[in-house]
Amino acid sequence: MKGSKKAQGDQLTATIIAAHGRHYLADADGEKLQCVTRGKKTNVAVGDVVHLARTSNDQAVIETIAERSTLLYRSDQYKSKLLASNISRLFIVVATEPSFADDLVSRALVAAEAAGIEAHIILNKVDVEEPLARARERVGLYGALGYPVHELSARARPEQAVETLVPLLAGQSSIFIGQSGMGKSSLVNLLVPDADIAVREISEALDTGKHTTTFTRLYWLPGGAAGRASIIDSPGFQEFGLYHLTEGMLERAFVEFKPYLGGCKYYNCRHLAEPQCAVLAAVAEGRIAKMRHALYAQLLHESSQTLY
Ligand SMILES: Nc1nc2c(ncn2[C@@H]2O[C@H](COP(=O)(O)OP(=O)(O)OP(=O)(O)O)[C@@H](O)[C@H]2O)c(=O)[nH]1
Ligand SMILES: [Mg+2]
Ligand SMILES: [Zn+2]
Repeated sequence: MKGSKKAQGDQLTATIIAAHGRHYLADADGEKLQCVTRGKKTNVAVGDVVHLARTSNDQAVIETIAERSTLLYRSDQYKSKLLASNISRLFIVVATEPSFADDLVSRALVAAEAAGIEAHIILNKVDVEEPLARARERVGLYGALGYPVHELSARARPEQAVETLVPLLAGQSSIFIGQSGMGKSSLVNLLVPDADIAVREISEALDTGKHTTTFTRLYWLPGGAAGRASIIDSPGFQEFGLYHLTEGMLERAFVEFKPYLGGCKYYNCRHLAEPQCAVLAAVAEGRIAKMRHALYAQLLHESSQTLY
């Protein structure tokens, strides 16, 4: 029989630090264990605090998941996909190039609002001059909504990037999300000196051999007085379905609607085509961006399409 006998049956508390399909990596006070769930459950997310039953020296079964403070997820018509749990701060990483999609930025912001997670925007690659003015103008929309925007260059000004990010990450559980190629992993590599090695090890083991991130991974940040901080790197996405959000959640997830909610003629106004709608009036007067209201209408449509 392999594995030490005394290790078997051990009860452990750990944090899930990586997820790849139904395989998970957990960290119990620095000890790494490969984990699986019981049966076919896939309800575990990176960031989860779990109780494990050890099955061998470096393997365990996930028994229970501790109550989550937040849960970030995406969903399509058929199912939802957990992105990460227990996050307090979310950074949407966009770049001067490749160009980013406003639709995805707003969807990520809506997901953050719905989950009760503070959202920030990072405009990376500001060293690329030609598309910079336009990119700045575009992220300006989110700045005007009240979301902090941070301009960085992981490549040309790495020290300044670290200086900006360290205080923002201190004492927080954070995640970088965004489209592929925006520089999420480059930023993580600046913050976590051995991140690159860890990623390469896993990629080699899984034989992906690609630059692009294929799994979600949590890194502990060098400690501070404020407690244990972490940053999660995640794979780039091209879609961000929010089919799981209800109508009530949606109208509240658009922060600029807030001053107008309750001002509509009908108490159950959906802000789509109703007469004397305060939200539509604000759109017509240019106080709410048309693009954001159009996305709201699209998300309302999606939320009525769920099949689960
Ligand atoms: N010019 C410039 N290039 C950068 C900067 N930051 C990252 N890059 C480059 O952009 C490319 C993509 O960077 P990654 O960090 O892999 O991007 P990512 O967001 O992790 O991408 P996915 O893992 O596919 O989601 C790499 O070739 C980086 O070297 C920057 O500030 N300026
Ligand atoms: Mg990456
Ligand atoms: Zn209305």
